Amino acid sequence: MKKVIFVADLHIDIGETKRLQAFEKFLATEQAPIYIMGDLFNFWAGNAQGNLGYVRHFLRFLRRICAKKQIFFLAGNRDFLFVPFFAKRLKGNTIEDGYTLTLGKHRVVLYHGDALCTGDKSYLEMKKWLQSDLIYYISRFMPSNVCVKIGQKFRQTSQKAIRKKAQKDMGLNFQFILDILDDLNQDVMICGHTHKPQFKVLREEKDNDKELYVLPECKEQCISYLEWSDNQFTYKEKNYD
Ligand SMILES: [Mn+2]
Repeated sequence: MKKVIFVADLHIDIGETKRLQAFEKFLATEQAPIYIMGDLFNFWAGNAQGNLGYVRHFLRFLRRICAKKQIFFLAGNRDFLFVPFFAKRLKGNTIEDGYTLTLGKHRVVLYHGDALCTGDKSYLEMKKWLQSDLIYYISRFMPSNVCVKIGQKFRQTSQKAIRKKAQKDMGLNFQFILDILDDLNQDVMICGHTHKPQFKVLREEKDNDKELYVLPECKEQCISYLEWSDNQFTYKEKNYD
């Protein structure tokens, strides 16, 4: 492998077709394997959402591109219900938090990032319930208008909750990340979710330092991502406006 791309947090919302088109162009032109690491959609409440106009074209495109290229999808906290859709309907590759890969001298672990913000106890409790087999089952049969309503409601409540929570509770737990790297015997953690691109050496070592790369969010028609090439990681962006 010569080049690999990591991208997350596009947060596509209803009617936001411009960023979706930008991402289409990005996926079409990049030849490297692409890891979409969660929160591609601002919410995904069920299979029927795939029938809505703003995504229908994109999903058809994604299905075609998944057959030709190496595209991987890791669930975000807002679009985890998209995983079964991506696997079954689009025949794409899905991966989970804790997925590991080796890139040259780097041994890498991927997480969306919500599970690394360990201070947010109430959210992590709710996540267990939300990401249960029952919810996955129900989401297959939910009509599209209900999907949209649930998505909007869910967003309002989570935004209110975020405003209430102290900022320090919301952040990444660096010690927890180090423990994961040690447990899995890897040296680089890549995650998204917090929307602030960040590179951090978590612990210096003789051979490979333990490092963290946080992915930027994608805004407007700009696709911001992390690229691995020439045996190193670089933050890049491509503008499509
Ligand atoms: Mn997220």
